Amino acid sequence: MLELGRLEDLPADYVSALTAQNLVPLWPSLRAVLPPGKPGPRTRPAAWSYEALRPLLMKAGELTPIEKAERRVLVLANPGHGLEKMQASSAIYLGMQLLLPGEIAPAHRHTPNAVRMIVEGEGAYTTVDGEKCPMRRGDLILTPTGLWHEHGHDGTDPVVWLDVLDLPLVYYMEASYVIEGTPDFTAREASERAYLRGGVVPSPVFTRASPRYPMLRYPWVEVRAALLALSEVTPTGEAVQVAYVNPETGAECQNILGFSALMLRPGETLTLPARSPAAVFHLIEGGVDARIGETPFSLAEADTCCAPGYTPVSLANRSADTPAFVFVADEAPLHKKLGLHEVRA
Ligand code: GTQ
Repeated sequence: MLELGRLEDLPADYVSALTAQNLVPLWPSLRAVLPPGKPGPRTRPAAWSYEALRPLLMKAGELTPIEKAERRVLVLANPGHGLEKMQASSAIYLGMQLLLPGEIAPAHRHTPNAVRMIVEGEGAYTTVDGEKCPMRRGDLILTPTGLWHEHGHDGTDPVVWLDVLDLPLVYYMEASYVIEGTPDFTAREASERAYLRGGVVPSPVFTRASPRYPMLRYPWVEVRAALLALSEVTPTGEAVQVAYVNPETGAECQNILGFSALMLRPGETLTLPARSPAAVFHLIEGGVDARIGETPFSLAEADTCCAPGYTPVSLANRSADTPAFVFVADEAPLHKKLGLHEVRA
């Protein structure tokens, strides 16, 4: 590869003349923006222990009333991006949110898409576009772009969930904003009941409130049962994995990030090839040894880790007699839409 000229090789008065006209020479920076062979990601392999973060989140519950927080969240920030950037990868934001009994996180709607993966507690709910979605451990609840949502809690113990948003991308695009106020939706029926079984969807007589996002809550009991059934017909060595899709179209359930759940059979190790999108793994049940590139992480229940793109990942179930269940969020829909998606053997 050619050795390119450096900025220091240019006369200072020439560089000043360029700067005065808002001009920049490309060649000193060409290798930085087009590195050979593969990107140089800022995203680092990183993991967040639930055991370590939980007491800090509960402390936030004591220190900051919900009225002073609106959303009481500790952000899982990837140090490779700088903590202040509040991003797990270039497109993924992760936060652990705490809602205490009786609290309400008031209604708003925003351009970034969000999902919640419920981590602990009973009795909270999210109302999305008029549909009251109960929050139970392992449930996935969508809050697609532009839809009103608020969180409430009628139970007796703290409720915690993992927020996954495409905020860093939408913010980078200078398209991130929120609207607060009183929601103007009409109530929606519980979508999970209309789409409870694979292979059948409501016939045209049934009027979907929003054809773009027909299903908002994916109950864990259903997803777990689907994984257990799938594990019985999946050959050893192949991933037991289901994708959260729009049941009307079969496409990914949201536009930018993709979501799936996978099951590791007792003693199973799954090796995922290097793919261009970054990914996040959150342990719903069990204990897993993860290897992200060269970096090993030992994950316990409710732990979360992040893998940069173009990096192989292996996940090993530590238990010889119980399955482990992992929630996966990745940037694959975005990469596919942009024509950038790659899988490397
Ligand atoms: O619950 O609506 O973690 O608006 C960040 C922004 C959660 C939410 C976050 C949000 C929310």
